[in-house]
Amino acid sequence: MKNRTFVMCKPDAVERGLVGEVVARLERKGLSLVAAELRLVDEALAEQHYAEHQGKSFYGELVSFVTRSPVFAMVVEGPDENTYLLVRNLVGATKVEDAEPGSIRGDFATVTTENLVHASDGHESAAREIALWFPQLA
Ligand code: FUP
Repeated sequence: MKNRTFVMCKPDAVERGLVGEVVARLERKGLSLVAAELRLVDEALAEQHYAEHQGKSFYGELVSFVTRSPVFAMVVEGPDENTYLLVRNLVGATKVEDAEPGSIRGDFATVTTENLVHASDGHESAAREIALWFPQLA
């Protein structure tokens, strides 16, 4: 279903008590939660989720960050196939210096390595990530 995307409050967002803020922004936009789960990520899941970054300089830090404490994983649905893009816009740019005020990262993140939220970057990655995290929905 191309109107669904995968979104995750990373450990820093859960630790800082920002899950409600993130969910509120998604809901105020008009998007709905289809599934959600607070869970501790093991190394195997982290490696599959971030497979595209294997070998990059920040990969090791990324895996240890995302496994350090629970994440809040969600499947988010909107009325159209642009859902993933609407969410990406709410989340803001990857590099904190580029994240506009008004976006989640722009308002709450100070370092790129701990940028609070993950959101799928296309239809293919959304389908892959939903199947990985919520196989019952795939
Ligand atoms: P995004 O899709 O915005 O989450 O960004 P990427 O998939 O490119 O990167 C995934 C995560 O790797 C980022 F959220 C933070 C981390 N990262 C770094 O720490 N340094 C970088 O230069 C790029 C990404």
